[in-house]
Amino acid sequence: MLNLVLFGPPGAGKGTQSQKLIEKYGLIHLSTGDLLRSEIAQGTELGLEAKKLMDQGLLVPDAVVIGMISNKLDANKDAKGFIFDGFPRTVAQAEALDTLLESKGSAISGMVALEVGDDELERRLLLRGKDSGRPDDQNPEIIRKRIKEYNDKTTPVAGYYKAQDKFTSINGIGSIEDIFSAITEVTEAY
Ligand code: B4P
Repeated sequence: MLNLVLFGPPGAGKGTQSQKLIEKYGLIHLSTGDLLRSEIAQGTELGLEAKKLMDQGLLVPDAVVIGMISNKLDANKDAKGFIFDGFPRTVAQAEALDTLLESKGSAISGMVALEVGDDELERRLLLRGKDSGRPDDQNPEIIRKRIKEYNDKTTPVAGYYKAQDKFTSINGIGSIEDIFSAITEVTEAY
């Protein structure tokens, strides 16, 4: 079973590469950003609360996203494996994910981190914001806040997987195809 954590700052290419990985390996894509945006689109209570935080570039509480992932794991018991995209974003989320997978006799195969500098992240997100309609992609100040949240709360997650010898970092700048090849070189070795 391949359980991959795709890691990196906002705009690093996690969603983009996830789409290619699910096509290649037939894995289930679990993007907490997409799950939250779906709650917002449906106007649920959870979505309304999440929107307030997301629009400010802040993380949603751990319990909310862990609950969503837990439900999705339960709903996909026969999956060949999962790509976790945008999750875990805190060490508490990483610990909860290990516990959830362990209870199902499974584990994370590895984390692949996409490295991209802040200026390029801002450029990509503002470009996406022109078409996507995502409020968090349209304002440079909010984008910088998201990058700061990432640096403060999410970068320690890399250390969590390094300590388990499950961490690989790759250059996230270049063509989408070249980056995909670099990721699959890593995943083929799992
Ligand atoms: P996400 O939806 O995860 O947002 P993201 O990090 O911006 O997306 P991603 O990184 O996948 O975008 P991609 O690089 O593919 O989260 C949004 C918000 O939800 C968070 O700020 C937070 O509030 C909340 N949230 C989500 N998960 C949470 C959690 N676990 N805990 C707490 N809160 C959570 O794409 C970016 C752009 O770059 C695209 O336009 C793409 O076309 C372009 N691009 C990709 N690869 C490229 C390349 N090689 N060259 C040039 N451009 C490229």
